[in-house]
Amino acid sequence: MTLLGKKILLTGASSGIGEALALALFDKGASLFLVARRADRLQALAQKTSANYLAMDITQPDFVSELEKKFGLHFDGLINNAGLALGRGPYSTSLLSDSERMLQVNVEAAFRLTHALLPKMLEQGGGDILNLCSIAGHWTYPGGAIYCATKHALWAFTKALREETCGKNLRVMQISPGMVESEFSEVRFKGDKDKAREVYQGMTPLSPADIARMIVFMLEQPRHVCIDELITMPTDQGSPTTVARRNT
Ligand code: 8X3
Repeated sequence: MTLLGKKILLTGASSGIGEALALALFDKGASLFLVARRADRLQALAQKTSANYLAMDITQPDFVSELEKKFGLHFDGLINNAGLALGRGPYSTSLLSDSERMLQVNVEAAFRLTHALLPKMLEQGGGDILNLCSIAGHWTYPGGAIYCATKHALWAFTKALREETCGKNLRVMQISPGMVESEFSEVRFKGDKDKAREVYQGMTPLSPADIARMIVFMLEQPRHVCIDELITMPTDQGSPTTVARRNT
């Protein structure tokens, strides 16, 4: 299926997987609508990709109404990419504000945006919804209680929607990556660059461009092919807690 001229809304577009995906989709001729909080980065990326953009936090209560005012709610594709992990310690000593933020971004905002766009897609006779899940939606690990819970929720949401919309020319898909080197770990460790670097030490992580390439592959399949889920990890990773590291 060609992505040429397809109207695609992408959240979390200003860095990492989102940024790489915007560039990859632009290369395929998609008509992009980018959303992220950081206006300067988003504007620069929008210029490079001839995209429309809305610099806004997707958890704001008026996000959907602002989106509607600016671009309407009719899109061929929705990519719920925005997501984050905050903290890697035991839940007993974690900050409730971290939990709330993860739940708001990874779960509530993605659900709400889907709720706004899905009826329009059905109205126009089809579309694609692709959610950025994680291997944390399949496994759990110590220090990941809330992050894993949010990704399990997104996994379940995606699977249920897939069943519910079957026969409506709607492809509901998800990709579940393991370790991807982006700002993910720096955000998780609240700006501690050393700790973030340690995560990928002695192993070769996936890159945002790897994930972007796989998403383009999923979207470009013929209309009758839906890749329900693609689980991917670096060759050096076997599970969230199994990582092969070379001595450096
Ligand atoms: C990121 C993968 O293993 O850090 O979603 O949870 S992991």
